[in-house]
Amino acid sequence: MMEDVRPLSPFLRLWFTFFAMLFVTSFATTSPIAKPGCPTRCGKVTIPYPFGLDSEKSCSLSTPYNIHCDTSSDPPQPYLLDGNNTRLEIIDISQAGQMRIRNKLSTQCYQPGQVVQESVLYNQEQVNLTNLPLVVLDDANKFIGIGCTYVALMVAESTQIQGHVSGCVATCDTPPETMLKQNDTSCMGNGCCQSVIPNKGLKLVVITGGVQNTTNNNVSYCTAAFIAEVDKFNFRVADLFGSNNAAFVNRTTDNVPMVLDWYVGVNETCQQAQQNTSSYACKENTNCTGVDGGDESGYRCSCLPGYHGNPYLSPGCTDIIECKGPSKPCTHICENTIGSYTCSCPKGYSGDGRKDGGTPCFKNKSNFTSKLRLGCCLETEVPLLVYEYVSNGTLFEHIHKNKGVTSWLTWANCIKLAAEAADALSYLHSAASIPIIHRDVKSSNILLDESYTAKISDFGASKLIPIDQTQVTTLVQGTLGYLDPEYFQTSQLTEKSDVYSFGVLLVELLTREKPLSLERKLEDRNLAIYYILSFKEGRLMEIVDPQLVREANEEQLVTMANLAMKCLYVVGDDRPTMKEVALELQGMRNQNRHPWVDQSHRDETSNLTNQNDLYPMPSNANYNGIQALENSCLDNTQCKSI
Ligand SMILES: *[C@@H]1O[C@H](CO)[C@@H](O)[C@H](O)[C@H]1NC(C)=O
Ligand SMILES: *[C@@H]1O[C@H](CO)[C@@H](O)[C@H](O)[C@H]1NC(C)=O
Ligand SMILES: *[C@@H]1O[C@H](CO)[C@@H](O)[C@H](O)[C@H]1NC(C)=O
Ligand SMILES: *[C@@H]1O[C@H](CO)[C@@H](O)[C@H](O)[C@H]1NC(C)=O
Ligand SMILES: *[C@@H]1O[C@H](CO)[C@@H](O)[C@H](O)[C@H]1NC(C)=O
Ligand SMILES: *[C@@H]1O[C@H](CO)[C@@H](O)[C@H](O)[C@H]1NC(C)=O
Ligand SMILES: *[C@@H]1O[C@H](CO)[C@@H](O)[C@H](O)[C@H]1NC(C)=O
Ligand SMILES: *[C@@H]1O[C@H](CO)[C@@H](O)[C@H](O)[C@H]1NC(C)=O
Ligand SMILES: *[C@@H]1O[C@H](CO)[C@@H](O)[C@H](O)[C@H]1NC(C)=O
Ligand SMILES: *[C@@H]1O[C@H](CO)[C@@H](O)[C@H](O)[C@H]1NC(C)=O
Ligand SMILES: CC(=O)N[C@H]1CO[C@H](CO)[C@@H](O)[C@@H]1O
Ligand SMILES: CC(=O)N[C@H]1CO[C@H](CO)[C@@H](O)[C@@H]1O
Repeated sequence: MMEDVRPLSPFLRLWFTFFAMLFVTSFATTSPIAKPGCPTRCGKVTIPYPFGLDSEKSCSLSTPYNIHCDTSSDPPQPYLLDGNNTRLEIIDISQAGQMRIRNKLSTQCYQPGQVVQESVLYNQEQVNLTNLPLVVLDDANKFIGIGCTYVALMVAESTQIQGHVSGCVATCDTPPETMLKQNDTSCMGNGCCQSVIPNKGLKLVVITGGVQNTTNNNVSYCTAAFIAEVDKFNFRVADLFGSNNAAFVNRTTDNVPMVLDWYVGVNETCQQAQQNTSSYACKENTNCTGVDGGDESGYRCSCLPGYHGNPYLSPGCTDIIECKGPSKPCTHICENTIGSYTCSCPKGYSGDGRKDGGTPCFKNKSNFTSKLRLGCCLETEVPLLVYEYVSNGTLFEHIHKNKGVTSWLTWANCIKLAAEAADALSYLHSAASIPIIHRDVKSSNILLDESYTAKISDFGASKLIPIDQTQVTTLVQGTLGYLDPEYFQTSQLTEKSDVYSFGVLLVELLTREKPLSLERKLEDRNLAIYYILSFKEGRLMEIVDPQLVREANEEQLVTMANLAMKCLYVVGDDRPTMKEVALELQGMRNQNRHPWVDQSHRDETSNLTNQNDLYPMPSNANYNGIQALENSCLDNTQCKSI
């Protein structure tokens, strides 16, 4: 086998600058979460450094950041041990500095007729964050009480606030039946009450509550007190009179977390911490912010705007390549800068091209731009694409150099090259957000690299087609012999003009004749016309190159000949799209690879097994010249250009 069949998208063989950039995008944005070599998660929970799972390998910043992983539960459950050695089960940890933990409810149920002693506080629950780099976040939480004539209490103890008590009162103004009917879910005092967390940076909270009065209820009812993330708890009256308190408790602990703040640098401000570079936790490109821990202060690190990554891990935050990100901040040209990016519009367009409230690119009212005449035509509004130095010359040379000699341009190689070129053109037409018409498709613009892979070159004549226009009137340009007659007559440029030229290229491959030859008789000088006439008169086999007649099976030859005919239809609308052409050629190519196709004629000089997918840019290339349309990338570390 000359070629191995690989399950690669044909696009991987494309060689356009901006495609290479799109390709790079998919793996450009990963940033580390944990220390290298350390586990990143326990069960469903991601553990970002400075926290770490495996204490023995010093995966965390220091002991208080060690997280235990209970692998006996399914899924494994991460937890911290609080000051009283009780578990704080972790729901998630954000790199921004919050940690959600599973709630702790103080709850008690009363049976009908039960005598309740006033002033008895039932079921104390506490969260003791002493010795942990955590505080209860005040504005992200609320304190909630549920009950009838119930006082929910939160005792916040600390050195600064000695036994500060806060809480709320929930009453039941109407009998249970009425309350159930009214179904008041508001938590405004009727069966449910709430209050704010009174202090910043609490390290120790005790949650409890008591019933003040024995109402003569003949139903059982329950009370509860807990600290809940704002807007997460939905009160249901049925919770009050529920005979199924366990279900309520489970629902609440499963869905309503408590939010804590975490920080580094115990009792250190940013300024103090920065004095000691070896212990300062914020790495490169970060911002330090103080955390008001009440009892204990600390600081946190965050990436500077335009940077991402884990600010606590060396080397620090890295520049966000916004242009390559999924959000695509620009409509047309995007250039990454350190810490930011800039958007711009192609020449001949105005606007700033920003998506976030900027002015989209719009075509200048005047759409007359100066045209330089260099021997060939070059328009100023043309996108400049950079392609690599390609070693093996042009397809034109290979077709016409040693005419009549058996060459490496076998039938299989002709199909391969045609398919590759068609793929590339099809991509140019359709895959970029703005269709691009090459305008000068010809064999001398198809370059071959050292593995004889086709690359389309010379975008000098290319034309951007604005999305709102499918046809553009332009100065007719192109190469005689390949020029679409419809375009020539009407000056209306469409993608189908490239299809016509590609048709001529196919004929060139089939016949090894030049598109325009003075050696042929007058009426046959234009190859396309010569071919169409021969085809119609059933003389196809007379004009196809003898080597190909020997190598190809007739069916494939006819398929190719028909495809060329379709591309050469006078009316552009009748021609297939470049995508259809590419698909047909790809189909032939795949067929040709199957072992049941006779390959005995394949030329041994072709060595097509080693195809790289992306080639590096030559190191002396001028990056400032790159202007890709969609994802311009000036990041020379990642950018693989062609
Ligand atoms: C909180 O935890 C600390 C450290 O273990 C302990 O010394 C302290 O007594 C605890 N406080 C309460 C009220 O349980
Ligand atoms: C927590 O531990 C302290 C002493 O370490 C003890 O006095 C207190 O009762 C404990 N609290 C709970 C709820 O276990
Ligand atoms: C009470 O109201 C809530 C929200 O309006 C609703 O989802 C729930 O089904 C109602 N419950 C009853 C028992 O009507
Ligand atoms: C206690 O309950 C009784 C009977 O429902 C009621 O009359 C009384 O006003 C209540 N006392 C307080 C302080 O709420
Ligand atoms: C419970 O109280 C309701 C009215 O509040 C009454 O209709 C019902 O008969 C009482 N049930 C018992 C068993 O006392
Ligand atoms: C509540 O959760 C516990 C622990 O997961 C479980 O054993 C119990 O069956 C649950 N109860 C209800 C009523 O869902
Ligand atoms: C700086 O921090 C390191 C590591 O925590 C510590 O060993 C060292 O003593 C500190 N230096 C000063 C001057 O505090
Ligand atoms: C750092 O963060 C603080 C607080 O969010 C902010 O005021 C400050 O501008 C930030 N500094 C930089 C350089 O971004
Ligand atoms: C932090 O500072 C406060 C106030 O100065 C002090 O009460 C507390 O013990 C300190 N904490 C630690 C861990 O040093
Ligand atoms: C094809 O290329 C491979 C790898 O470069 C080489 O080992 C092999 O000899 C070549 N085959 C021919 C026929 O040139
Ligand atoms: C005729 C006309 O208005 N031409 C202008 C088109 O835009 C370029 C640059 O945007 C100007 O330099 C021309 O004068
Ligand atoms: C015909 C031709 O130029 N062939 C060259 C293709 O590239 C390889 C590798 O660079 C050369 O060895 C061939 O001579």
